[in-house]
Order: sequence, then C-alpha cells, then structure tokens
Amino acid sequence: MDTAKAFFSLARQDSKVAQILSLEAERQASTVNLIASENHASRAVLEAQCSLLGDKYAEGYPGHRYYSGCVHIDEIEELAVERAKKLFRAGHANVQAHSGSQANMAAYAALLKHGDTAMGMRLSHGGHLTHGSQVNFSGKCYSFVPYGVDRKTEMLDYDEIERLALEHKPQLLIVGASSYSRIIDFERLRHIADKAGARLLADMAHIAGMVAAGLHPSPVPHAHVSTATTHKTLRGPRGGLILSREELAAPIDAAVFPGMQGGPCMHMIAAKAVCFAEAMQSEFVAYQKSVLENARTLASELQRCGMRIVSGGTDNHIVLVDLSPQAISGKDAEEALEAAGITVNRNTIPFDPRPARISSGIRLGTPALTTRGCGVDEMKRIAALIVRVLSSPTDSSVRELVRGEVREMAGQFPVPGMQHQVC
Ligand code: DSN
Repeated sequence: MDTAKAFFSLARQDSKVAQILSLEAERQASTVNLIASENHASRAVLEAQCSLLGDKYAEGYPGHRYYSGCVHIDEIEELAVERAKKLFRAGHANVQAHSGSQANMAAYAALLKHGDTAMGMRLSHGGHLTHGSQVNFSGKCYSFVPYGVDRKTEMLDYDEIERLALEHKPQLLIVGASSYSRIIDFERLRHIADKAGARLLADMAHIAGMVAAGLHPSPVPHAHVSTATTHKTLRGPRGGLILSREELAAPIDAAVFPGMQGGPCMHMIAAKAVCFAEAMQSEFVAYQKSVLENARTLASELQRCGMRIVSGGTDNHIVLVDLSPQAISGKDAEEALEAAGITVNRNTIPFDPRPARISSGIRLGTPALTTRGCGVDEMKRIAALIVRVLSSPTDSSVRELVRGEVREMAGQFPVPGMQHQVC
C-alpha cells in the first residue's frame, strides 16, 4: 500500500497520528487475523462511517428531535430502521445503541428493575461480560444466576438451564455467547423462559451475519428482545442493534435515549444502513457459507494434527482450541502466534483451571480472513502454520520462518477498504 498517499491529508496536518494509522494498516495487511469478533467492513460502509453525519447532533428519534436541521438525519435513521426490520423480520429496531454492551444495557433497563433476577451464560463457558459477570454493570445491578455447558459434551445443557430457570424463576433469561461454536436452540429456550415466567433476550452479536443469511436459526421469532453488534459476522460498522416486538418499542427506545445515551452517532447509523442493505444481497449469503466452510476446515485440519477442539467441532465461525494436551497456556500461545503473524485471542475453555488472563485455550474465527478472500486451501495452510508454531512455542527461528510464510500469504489477500484511508 502507498501509505504516503493513503494518509495524505492527515499526514500533512498530524504526522504522528498518520504514522500510527499507517503502521496499523501495515500490520493488518501483513498478518492473518483469526480474531472471531473482528471483520473488515466494505469501502461503502467505511465511507458512510467517515462522513460528515458525525458532525450533527440529533438527540431523540426521527420526527422527535431536540435539535433543528435533522431532516436528512431522520431520513438516514428511518432507512436504517426499515432495513434492519426487513433483514431480521423484526417488529421494531433501535439502531442507536453505540455497541453490543450498550444494546444489552438498554435491553435490561427496559425489561428489568435493579435487583431483579436474570440468568446468563457463564463468561468462562463462553458467555459475555454483560451476561452477569460480577466485574460488569450486569452483575452489579442485577442478581444473576449463571448457567454453563455440559462437562462431557461441552454444549449447552438445555435440561439444566430449564432446571435452573424453574428453581430461580428469573425475570429474564439471556442466551447468546462470545465463544460458543454450536447452534443455539432459541425455540427451546423460549419454551423454557415461558415455563419459568421469564422473558427471553437473545444476544446474537457473534452470529448476526449467519442469522441474516439464513444459515443459523433466528432468535427474532422467539426472543422478546434480540441484541446484536453490526461489526462482527454482519461485517458492518462498529455498533449495536436492538430488535424487539412492536409492543416493546417504547421502553426499548426510552432506555437507549434518554435512559442511557445522548446524541446518536449518525455517521455510524448511516453505515449500519449500508451494512443492512449489503447483508440482503446474495453475495453476502455466499460469504457466510464460506465463513462456515472455512471454520469447519480449520477445525478439522487442527484436529487431524492432534489439537483438541472444544465440543469436537464447530457449527459457526468460531473454533475454540483446548491447549491442555499441548501443555501451553492460551496467553503463551497467543504471544507465540502473534510473533509469527497469526492474530488470535487467548480464551478460557469450559471448566478452565486457569484464570481468564492466562486461560487454557485460544479462540479462532474465520470472518475476517474470509472477507479477504481466503478459502479452504488457506485454512489448511494456516492450520499447519498454527500447529508448527505451537509445537515449538519458544523457538524464535520457527516463528520467523512462519512469519515469512504468513507475510507472503497475507500479501495475496488485500484488506478490503484499506485504500479508503484517504478520508
Ligand atoms: N469482546 C467481544 C468478543 O471478542 O467476542 C465481545 O464483545
């Protein structure tokens, strides 16, 4: 990439920031990214995100703003809402949530009172910070009962979730995960919620792209509220999304603004509108199919080379590797792989004896590399490179050799949108 040209205006005014951006662009271009929650948005999404809509204050909702000059802002938000509703077949969509965590915070505020009981998946089993972790607002404001996966299958144990729900009678049952690689049975979970007198909230942040493409069952017909992020498998701008039945529109909207947020990020809402339209195209379905095929290939190749995959495989974009047989911690593996140009994150495995900052596993994901055009051949090659590094994690000559191969492979698959950095 011609970085001098790419950051031309910025470089003239602020060479320090331009230089750091240029280094990050170079890092992304020369490495392979297997972080399951990351992706590369299209140039069109980046253009909307980079636009002057970010300069406009628009507290409120279309037709009911606290500022003048919102005529086009309203058009953009209405378009984003309509597209989100169409894409996910939802009665109501709030596109203002700045992130997935804030989408969850607003949904809880709409559905719960402080101190109410909720159930969420244990973070160490694959849940999310906002699903009741004691270090997060969720665990501090509400009384959470955690559930996890079955020790043997390492999959959600729906009978156990039902038993816990009937015992604790939560007001809210939260489902969804950040490191769970299996299909989630939302229909069964709604049944459990109904039996326990709870409402169901599905956090589909990780799988939103597959849900949009019809390749994972949708929570929307079953959950009272579904939350998502737009930047993971959905491949849009960084941000949150809340979907609900029409009858929950008022409390959800009020919880976002004025309950929790001030002015919406209108440039991000414009970029969300672009991303929702992209996700309705047949190319997006083909992309999601490829994400899944790549994840299955990565998992089976790693297994063939003797690595243990949590739950024995994957149904989505995530491959969770248990490094216990290799006697390496997730932290050491993450660092060794990063030195070799392979970006992953350490991750706890279910019933992990190590704390999260060390952990016994690594989480791999295929959305970003699939966006760059990588297919099953590259997944096979990457699996072999991962195994090579993790077989000699402290050997710097192995890291260097692999780094060279990674650089060469990454060079063949440019990061989409990179040339856009002229804005
Ligand atoms: N931190 C995100 C992830 O990596 O899955 C979830 O918010």
